[in-house]
Order: sequence, then structure tokens, then C-alpha cells
Amino acid sequence: MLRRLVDPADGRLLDRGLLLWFPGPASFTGEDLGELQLHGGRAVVAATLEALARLPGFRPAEPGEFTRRAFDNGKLDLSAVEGLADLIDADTEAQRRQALRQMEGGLARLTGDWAARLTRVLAHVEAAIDFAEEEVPEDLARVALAEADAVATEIAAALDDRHRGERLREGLSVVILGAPNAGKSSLLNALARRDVAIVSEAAGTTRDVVEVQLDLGGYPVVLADTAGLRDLEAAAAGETAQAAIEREGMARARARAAAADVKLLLVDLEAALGDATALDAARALYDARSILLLNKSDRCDPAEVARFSAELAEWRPLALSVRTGEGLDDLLARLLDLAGEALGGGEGAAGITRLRHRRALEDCRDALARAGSAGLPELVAEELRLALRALGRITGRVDVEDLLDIVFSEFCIGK
Ligand SMILES: Nc1nc2c(ncn2[C@@H]2O[C@H](COP(=O)(O)OP(=O)(O)OP(=O)(O)O)[C@@H](O)[C@H]2O)c(=O)[nH]1
Ligand SMILES: [Mg+2]
Repeated sequence: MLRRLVDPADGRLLDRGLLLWFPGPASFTGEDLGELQLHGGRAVVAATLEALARLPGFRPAEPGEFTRRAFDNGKLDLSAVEGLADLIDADTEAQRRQALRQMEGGLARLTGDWAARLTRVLAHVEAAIDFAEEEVPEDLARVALAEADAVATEIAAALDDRHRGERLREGLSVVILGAPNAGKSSLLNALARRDVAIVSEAAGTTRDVVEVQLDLGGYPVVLADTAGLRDLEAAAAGETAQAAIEREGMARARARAAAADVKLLLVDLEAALGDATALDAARALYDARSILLLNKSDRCDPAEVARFSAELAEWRPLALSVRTGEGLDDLLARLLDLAGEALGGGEGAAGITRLRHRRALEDCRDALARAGSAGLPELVAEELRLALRALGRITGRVDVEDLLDIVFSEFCIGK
């Protein structure tokens, strides 16, 4: 209904807005729920909240309280709650798809299926215990354990996902490394399409790690520019204050490189053509997670560039010019491939999106392994119960009291 909202204390008009009524139990929380759609301005909202607060029984909701009530009333399980939090935070398309899948019960369905099968296994094992003297088929427990083993294998396969779901939430970490003046900050600015980092022809311009968040074809990427790497012993005579700062900058660059998913190793092509030692820094850092980039191709003879690239063929180098933009599309395509491989598409995989899920599944897998070798039916049953409890933690129906506050504190809605 469209209604005039009036302060009940003095009849003063607050706003004109939409009034929506969601009767329980079909509402979001499962309870009766009223919603006001106002004109959004801070003063309008403040005046309305103030008027509401004076009514008996009204108080502002705690952060996450609506979602908490939905959970308590069985409208959402814990993994769906986490999916909802991720959906609200999603910055890119792949993140949105993954969050929505979690909210719609992706992981819950899978763990529910495993739990149902393990419950049947447990029932069989318990029957074998209870009717040990009677005509329970000899190998019933053995057949049951084969099923537990099958579940354990499926869980192990789900865990073997190279942490795609967790990394999709956090973003692919890409770091730009190379000698001073190679054009690292220029590349960061070009990829970010804005002037984030200071660019200058003075070597040693960047000292701190400069970070930008990018949406790369739907994948979240955290791109970091770093201080140029060079041999300070040779470059600086004595330990000046400047050298100490540069040394710290390089230490930060190396730390970032160690933690990154992808390293962009940038080399000044013009310098490398003149002096092969210009490749040394990149050579030392190169590994399977690296892309070798030969920058400033605009300053070199194309035939020379082709010859040099061919010499380095085993490193799959990419010649580019940040200045003219040549080669940048190829770089983006290579990055997109890597991102897709590392993060998945937000669909397909089992849907482990948090360390919490991983720990629970690992606990389940370990308990099943112990069940398989326990021998004594009573011990087998106990391990199966532990495996089921571990699965139950994912949807939040057991053993999660200490966890709930953490999960719900992620919500700021209703604050
Ligand atoms: N001709 C040409 N010049 C470039 C190119 N990319 C960068 N430069 C120039 O190279 C110089 C150094 O660029 P920066 O981006 O500051 O280099 P950097 O690697 O961040 O340097 P440090 O922060 O000192 O380690 C600047 O004068 C840039 O304009 C390019 O593709 N072609
Ligand atoms: Mg720089």
C-alpha cells in the first residue's frame, strides 16, 4: 500500500511511502514482517526510526539479526547464510554466481546426501552390534563400510579442488615484479585504467606495495605493484637512509611474490637487448606461476624483438608496450586463462567456499578413515557418529554455538 506515514506522538507527517506486509511463515525470517519503503534521505530515515522507537516493544535490530532469526526458524542453514553474506559482498560476476549457488544450498545438498548415506551405514553397524547373536547377515557391516568408504572417496575428491571457492571469494592475487624502471607502475595504471601509482623515469620510484582491485572478465583480481628489485650492494655505496628504505621496499616485494597466485615478471626489453644481465632478476623469480613480459617494445626494432622472443621461447615471453598498449590484450587473455583455472567459474565444484567448510569435511574424512580400520563395531559406530557431526557443522545444526556470532557478525544490514 502507498501510505502517508505519520508520527503517532504528534500527528506530524514523516514521509509518503510504500508499506509491505509479509505474513509468516512465508517471510524471510519466518515471522510476520513489515517493511517500509521510504525516500531514503538520512533525515527521513532518522525521523521514522525515532517515531518507531517510541512505540512500545520496538527496538533497532542487531547487525545480522534478521538473518539470525531466519536461521533460528529453519528458513536458512548456515552455509546458505554464508552464501547470502557473500552475495551482498560480491563484486564480480563469478563471485555472484558462487554466492548464489551457496545461498541456494549447493554445499548443503551435497553434505545432506553424504549425511543420509552415512546415517544408513551407522544404522546397519548398530544393528550388527544389537543383534550380534541373531540372524543379521554376517557381512552387513562390511557392506555398510564399503558405502562409508565410497562417501570418503567423494569427500576427498571434493576437497581436492585447489581451494577454488575460497580463492574466488578473496580474489586472485597478481603481483608485478621486475627491475627498477621496467614500467611496473605504468603497467598497474594501464590495467587499472587509472592513475594509481606514481610513474617516473627515476629508478626506485615505488617503495611500498600499491594495490588495486580489478574485475577481470568476472573474476576478482588483486593486482599489486612493487618496488623495483636490484642488487643494492652494487647500486648504493654505503648504507644510506635511502638504501635502507629501498631495501625494505624490496623485502616487501619479495614477500608479496611468495604469496601471489600469479607473478608478472616485467623486463625492460631495450635494456635486455643491450645487456643480457637485465634478465637476471626475472630469471631468478621465474616459476610455473609466472608470465614473462618484455616491456617497452615501442623502443625496439620489431625484428630484434622477434629474434629475442624466440631465444627465450621456453619462457613463453610476451612482448608489450605499456606506452602504446601493444600486447596488453594478449596479457589480459593469458591472465584470464590463469584466473579461470585457479578460481573456477563459480559453478561445478563442490562449493567449499570457506576454511570452515574445509575443516569440517577434513574431520569427516578422517573419522571415516578411522572407522574403516577400527574393527570393533562399537568403535566403528563411534567414528561414524563423529563423521556425521562434522558434516552437521557445515549446515550449522550441531556444534556451532561458538561459531554463530562470527558468521552473523558479517552482516551489517539491519544495523
Ligand atoms: N617507451 C616506453 N616507456 C615506458 C613504457 N612503460 C613505461 N615507460 C616509462 O618508463 C619509466 C619508468 O616507468 P615506471 O612505471 O615508473 O617504472 P617502475 O618499474 O614502476 O619503476 P620503479 O618504481 O622505479 O621500480 C617511465 O618514464 C615510464 O613512462 C613503455 O612501454 N614504453
Ligand atoms: Mg614503480
